[in-house]
Amino acid sequence: MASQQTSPNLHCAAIDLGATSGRIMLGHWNGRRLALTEAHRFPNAFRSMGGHDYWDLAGLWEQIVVGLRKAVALLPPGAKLASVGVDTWGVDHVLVDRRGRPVYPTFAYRDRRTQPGLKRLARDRAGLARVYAATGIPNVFYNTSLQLAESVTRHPSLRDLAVRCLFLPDYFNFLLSGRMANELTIASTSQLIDVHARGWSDAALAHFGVPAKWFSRPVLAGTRLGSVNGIGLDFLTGAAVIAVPGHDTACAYDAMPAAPGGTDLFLSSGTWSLVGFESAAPVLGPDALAARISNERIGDGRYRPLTNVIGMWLLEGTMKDFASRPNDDAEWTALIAAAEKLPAPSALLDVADPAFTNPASMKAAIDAQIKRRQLAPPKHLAAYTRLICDSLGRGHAEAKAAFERMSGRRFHRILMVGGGSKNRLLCQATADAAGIPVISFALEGTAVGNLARQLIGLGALKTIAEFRAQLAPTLNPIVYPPSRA
Ligand code: LFR
Repeated sequence: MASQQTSPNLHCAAIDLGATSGRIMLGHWNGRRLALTEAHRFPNAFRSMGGHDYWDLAGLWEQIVVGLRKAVALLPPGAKLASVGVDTWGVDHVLVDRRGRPVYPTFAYRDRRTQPGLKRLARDRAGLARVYAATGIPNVFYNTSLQLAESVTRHPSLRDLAVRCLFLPDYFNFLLSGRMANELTIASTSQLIDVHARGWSDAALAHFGVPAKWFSRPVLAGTRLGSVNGIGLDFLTGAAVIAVPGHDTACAYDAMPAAPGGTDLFLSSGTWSLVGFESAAPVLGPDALAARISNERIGDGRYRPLTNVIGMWLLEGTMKDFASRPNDDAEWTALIAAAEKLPAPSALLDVADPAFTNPASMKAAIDAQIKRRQLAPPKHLAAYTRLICDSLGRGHAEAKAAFERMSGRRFHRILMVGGGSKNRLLCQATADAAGIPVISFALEGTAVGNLARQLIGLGALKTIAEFRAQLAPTLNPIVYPPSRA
């Protein structure tokens, strides 16, 4: 009987959108092993208009459909796509009417419209402590809470005009399936979810003046939302739409082949560096708030206390000012090799500098910080690369120290996935600063986690632990021991 459910050959498509690139990955599960094929990859960026930054939703949807067509074309003869799942970066959302039509532009999270609200909440110590106790999410410029507060204050009529607030994965799930649902992991990035429950926090909604009617009780990852029935998607008939962890970081964490016992620290390294661990309980209190620990959720409802370090955004931004920036893998390898040969920088960057959030020129923002400290800026791209990787390494190590202090745990290894896990210099700098080995999986963690949750939703696997146990032996990790251990 079970064999009917657990067909040994399943093909699923992961729609995995990042702030700087998106991809559609085709996964093939043969009952033991997950094989990935990249069907489509495209650059992504927010668009600026009239001094504000927006996402090009229609452009993203167009790329999703192109990617799904390519994924179907890659299927073996006679095979069908069993399911699709969507994950994206956190916090951003679409306000829609009853029929799902957007009624407000989708701002990009780096837009500066939240700055006044950010500062107001930072000054209101009692209010911030209340919001943190209620949601477990610190005061960060991109939070959905600050964004929605700004939207409804500026345009009070939105309260009636908008009927639902769908986070980006929720919105694309709606375009695919026709069903409007809020998924828990992506909802937990909003600073509006009750940290002790699975629902919305009345205290946070009231604090930010956000209408509760815009949200529904979040579904857990693995929930089947329906079958693909969206306009122009006839080529996908029969495929299920499964709510995977809508938050890309939750997907990346699911893909970590962690040792049971909780002694591994996780680092998902891409545009952001997300350093954290898995926990049955949130990490709260004044120290956690001061260390900016964000208690986001795992697909099954548990917690991922993490800190957000600025990440490769620093390097991606700096490169824009250099014509010599790498264009392919060979040029990347050459740049990293050149940076490795340089002497260690005499001083590192303060990576928490708010000037790095969304500067007109990242190189100028770095130079300004260095000059303020009366030091000389780096002379060429390799020197910036070295400075950035070493500074991020220290940022990762500081996050580890804070987690150990607050959770009472000791971490023995740092598991690293994502684009940055292919960067030798960053891996080594992290191991050196943290004093423990970095295990790099050079894995598209977000897509792998997305696919794993689809397989669970389809009944082919029971738990993430079972998936990790199957995944671990198929990987060839690179170990970076700390050089001064
Ligand atoms: C990474 C990420 C981070 C989130 C940031 C903004 O892609 O999802 O987890 O803090 O983007 O949403």
